[in-house]
Amino acid sequence: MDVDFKNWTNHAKLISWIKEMVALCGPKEVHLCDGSEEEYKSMCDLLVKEGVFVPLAKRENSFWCASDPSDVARVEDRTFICSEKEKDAGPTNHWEDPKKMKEILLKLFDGCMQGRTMYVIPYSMGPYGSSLSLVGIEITDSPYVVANMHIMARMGKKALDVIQSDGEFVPGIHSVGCPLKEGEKGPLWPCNENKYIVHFPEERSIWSYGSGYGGNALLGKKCLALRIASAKARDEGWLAEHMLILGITNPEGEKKYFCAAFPSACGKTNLAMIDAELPGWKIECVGDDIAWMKFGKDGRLHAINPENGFFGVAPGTSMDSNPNAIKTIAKNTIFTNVALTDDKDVWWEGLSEAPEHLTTWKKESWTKGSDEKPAHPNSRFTTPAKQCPVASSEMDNPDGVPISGIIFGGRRASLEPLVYEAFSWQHGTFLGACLSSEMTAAAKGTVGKLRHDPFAMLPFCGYNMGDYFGHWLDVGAKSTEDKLPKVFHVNWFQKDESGKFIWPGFLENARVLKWMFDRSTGKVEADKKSIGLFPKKGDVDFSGLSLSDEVQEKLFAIDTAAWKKEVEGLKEYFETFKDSLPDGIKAELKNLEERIS
Ligand code: GTP
Ligand code: SPV
Ligand code: MN
Repeated sequence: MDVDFKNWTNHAKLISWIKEMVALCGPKEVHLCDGSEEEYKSMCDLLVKEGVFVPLAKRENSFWCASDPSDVARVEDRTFICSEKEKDAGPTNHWEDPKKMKEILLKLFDGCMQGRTMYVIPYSMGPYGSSLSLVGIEITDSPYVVANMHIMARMGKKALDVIQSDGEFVPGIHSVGCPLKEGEKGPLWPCNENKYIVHFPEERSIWSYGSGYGGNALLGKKCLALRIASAKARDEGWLAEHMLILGITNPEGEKKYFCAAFPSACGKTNLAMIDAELPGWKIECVGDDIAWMKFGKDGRLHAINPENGFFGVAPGTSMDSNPNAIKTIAKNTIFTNVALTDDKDVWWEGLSEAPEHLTTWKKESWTKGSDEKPAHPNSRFTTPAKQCPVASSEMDNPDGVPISGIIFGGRRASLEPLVYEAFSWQHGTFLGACLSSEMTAAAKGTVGKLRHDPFAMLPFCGYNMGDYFGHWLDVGAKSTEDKLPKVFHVNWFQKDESGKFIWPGFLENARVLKWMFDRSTGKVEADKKSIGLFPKKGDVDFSGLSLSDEVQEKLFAIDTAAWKKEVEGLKEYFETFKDSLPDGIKAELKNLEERIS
């Protein structure tokens, strides 16, 4: 097949890669994307015509769609890091020899796009032309992916301008793995039960097969901006992290930026756009999922959000829990796997009182009182970041924003207190390494099961996690404690004996942010305790929350016996990293053990 690249690019390497992929995948036609509004519209029109998208009556330019019931989340057991050496993938990643994996992939991709259109998507992760940004090219046979990429990344001709005739780009090939015979229509949500999400960190390329959903298919997000970018960041001395970025301004007009790493479906989007109920304070959202950080000339870490949209968890999102998200999704939004109301609007658990009748994400009729959940727990909205009422004007700043604090947190029913601060960068790195969290519906697996999820990067680190700990320590060694961000640990998810959350969370988390802000300006002192620096009584303001004395105490309690058990578990876990575990982490573990004994 002849593809006309004339008005699109003259990048020799890019052209030859596309030609190679056309020959391999055998599509019916090729569409070189330009990123225009018209293209987005034509993609949505096509999906409506096919019956994949249902236009929503009350939200301008917005659509409902549902995936195949087998294709609803990231597939971690089918995700591979194919470094040359197995050791470079480390004990937390699935590894396969790159040559062997290429053989498997070449067989799978052979003719996989037959009867389908191949779309070529140029996109920039990060503001165009920023030294922090990276261009990717995604080839896909899914118009749903094209529509989502229009929202999630800065997409189109401008990304090609950045790489001109010979610049660097990350190639990513994606197929739903569902070729069509002549005249065959195929399923509305094509996918394949055989899935492969594969990364070649040295070659910096991505091959994704068999899934059309989320991070499996929108390759700019987890595949490029975390797995490939983390490997690149290791080589180049910067950080690619699973973190939100937010700005806080106090009543005196001082402004600080914070990043926070929580595992998937543990509250990043909610915190990123929190509607502060603190008089005189202002919070702005720079990003809700990913942060890339490099040192500026000032010796401080500066962060950009490489994305341009939010792919946010729908269930639990409401005017009470996250009003800014609700306002963001009023228009230009794609909803996947939520429930559809009879008057063509969307609904999910926690949004409002359930309507009498709905169509579930499985396209089944649902009546109020039924046991089944009408929206999938990992149902999501894809929405433009700039529509957020508290979107920061710094979102497009090519230099990023200076970071004053980094927050780690997970879902822990017990053990981890509401908030504490690390003693140093090294201790903060240790806190990141120690992160554990109960699993959520964002990935296929057992929901609720506690697992180690260091830095909330377990599914996203493109190299050996032990080396990653070392990289964090090395980054810290490039600056000084006064310039490095302070590091904090939070837990919004402590439960009582009956399984109820003891901390109200959501908008009330702003009270904890305020304390971290005051720590970063030096306004308040902290109490040195065995596991970290704790707020002095009253410095996290609980007024108006009607928390019992018992709950207030529990929020900050250190259960020494439980911590001793935790340390034993960590010892065992860290041993799996063998000689990749850096001395700094070993030292911090020993220090913790001594402090709690
Ligand atoms: P990913 O997009 O998967 O990376 O998730 P995320 O970290 O952005 O999580 P998100 O903010 O979307 O929240 C996930 C779930 O946690 C939603 O169901 C929220 O309602 C719930 N949640 C968020 N913040 C809080 C909180 O402070 N307390 C409690 N109890 N639940 C929360
Ligand atoms: C996550 O799971 O952390 C997400 C959703 O942000 S996905 O894009 O599917 O990875
Ligand atoms: Mn995420």
